[in-house]
Amino acid sequence: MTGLPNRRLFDEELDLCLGLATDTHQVAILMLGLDGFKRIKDTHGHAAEDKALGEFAKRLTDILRKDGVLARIGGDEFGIVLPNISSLEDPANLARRIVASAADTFATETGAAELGVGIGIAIAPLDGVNPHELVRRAERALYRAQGDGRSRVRFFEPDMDVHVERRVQIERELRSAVAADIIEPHYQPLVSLESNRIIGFEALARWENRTLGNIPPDVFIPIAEETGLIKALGDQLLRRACLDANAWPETFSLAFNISPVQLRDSALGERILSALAQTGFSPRRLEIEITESAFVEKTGVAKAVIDELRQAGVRIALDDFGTGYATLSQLLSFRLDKIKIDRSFVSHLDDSTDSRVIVRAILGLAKGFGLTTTAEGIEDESQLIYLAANGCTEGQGYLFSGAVPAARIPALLNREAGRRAITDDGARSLHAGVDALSS
Ligand code: G
Ligand code: G
Ligand code: MN
Repeated sequence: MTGLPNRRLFDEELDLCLGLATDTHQVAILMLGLDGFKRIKDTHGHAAEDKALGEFAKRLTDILRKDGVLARIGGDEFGIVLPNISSLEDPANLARRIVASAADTFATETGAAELGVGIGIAIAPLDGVNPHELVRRAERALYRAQGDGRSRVRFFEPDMDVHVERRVQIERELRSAVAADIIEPHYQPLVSLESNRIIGFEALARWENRTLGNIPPDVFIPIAEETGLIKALGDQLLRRACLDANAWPETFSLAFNISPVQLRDSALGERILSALAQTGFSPRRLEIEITESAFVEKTGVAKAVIDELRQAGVRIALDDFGTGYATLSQLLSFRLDKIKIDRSFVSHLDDSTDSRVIVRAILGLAKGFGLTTTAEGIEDESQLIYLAANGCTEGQGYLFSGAVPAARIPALLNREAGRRAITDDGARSLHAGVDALSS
C-alpha cells in the first residue's frame, strides 16, 4: 500500500549500518508514529486510512530521498535509519522537516483529515549497538514524544525506560478496567451563588487500581484517547452518571466532560442521546463541558455534534475558559449556554489585579451574551464573595466540596439542609458579605 520496505528489510539494513558504527561514524534510528491515525478510520473510514498512509509515505520519501533507509514497521509506525550522521543536528533537522510535512492536511474522500507525527530518536553507538535494543529505545523515545503531545520529537534518554514501562502498564490495566466497567464518576457540587444552594453536580472520572493505586483522569483520559478506549469509557461513564443522577432532586443538573478528541467523532451526539434515552435522563438536565481547543478544529465535526445536542435540549458549557487559544470569533460561532472561569484566575483573585480584571471581563462578556457563569476552584470565602458581588451565577470548589462518590450525595444534601436550618440561611449570610463588600 505504501510501497515501502517492511520490518524485515528494515532490520537487515539496520544490521548492516550498525556493523559500521563507531564513535566517529554514528548511526541514527528514528521511529515515527502518526498522531490521530486511529481517528481517521473512525471519522473517515478504512479507505481514508489507507490513503492517508500512502500519502504520508510519499511525503517521507520526498523528504528523505537517498539520505537514509525508510520502512513501514507496522500499522502507523515508520522507521528510518540514517547510516552516517555528522552530528545530532542531522536527525533533529530531518525530524523537524517530517513534522512540518505532516502538518498539512491529508485529503480523503469525505473531507480533509489532520494528522501529526511523533518521533523518537536513538543514536548508535551512544545509546547501544544492539539493533533490537536500539529500535526499542527509539520506540521508547517515541512513546515519550507521544505522551508530551502532538507532533513532538524526543531523543532517547536512559531514564525513559521506567516511565515507558509505567505507561505500558497503565495502558494494560486501563484495557481491563474498561472491559470490567470499573472506572466510575464521582460528583462535585455546583452551587448557585444566588441561593447558595447545590443545583447540580459535575461528573469527574475516578479510577482506583489495585496495583497502581489512584490514577488521575489527566493521566488515563489521554491514554484512553490514544488507544481508542475513550469511546467505550465515555459511554460507560455517561450511562453511570445518568443513572446516578436519576436519584437526585429533579431540578439538579448533571455536568459531563467531553474532550476535544471525543468531539472529533461525528457519531458522538447520537451516542450521548441514546445513553440519555436508555437511562431515562432528560437532555434538559445535561450540561456538556467542552474546552476551548475543541472550538479551533477546522473540520466542523465538533460544531455539528454540538448543534445536534443543543437541538435536543442539552446545554453546552465552555470549560477552563481563559486558558486556551481560541479566538473570540471562533467561540462565538458556536452556540454556548455557559462559561466556566478557569480556577487559575479564581485562585489569584486575592493577590493579582490582572486576575480580577480578567474575571470581571469574562463576567461582563458572559452577561452581554446572556450566558451563565461558573467560577471553578473556589477555595475560600473571600473569593466567593468577590465572585458573587461581580455577578457570577454559579460556583464550584473545595470551599463547598470536592468530588464525592454517588453514595455520599444524600449525606451531602442532608448536611446542606441541616446547616441551612441551624445556621440561618446560607444565602442571607453570603449576601450580607456581598453587601458589606459593595458598601
Ligand atoms: O478531576 P480532576 O480531578 O483531576 O480532573 C482532571 C481533568 O480530567 C479535568 O480537566 C476534567 O475535565 C477531566 N475529566 C474528568 N473526568 C472526565 C471524563 O469523564 N471525561 C473527560 N473527557 N474528561 C474528564
Ligand atoms: O478541567 P475541569 O474543570 O473539568 O477540571 C476540574 C478539576 O478541578 C478536577 O481535577 C477537580 O478535582 C479540580 N478541582 C475542583 N475544585 C477544586 C478546587 O477548589 N481547587 C483545586 N485546586 N482544584 C479543584
Ligand atoms: Mn470540567
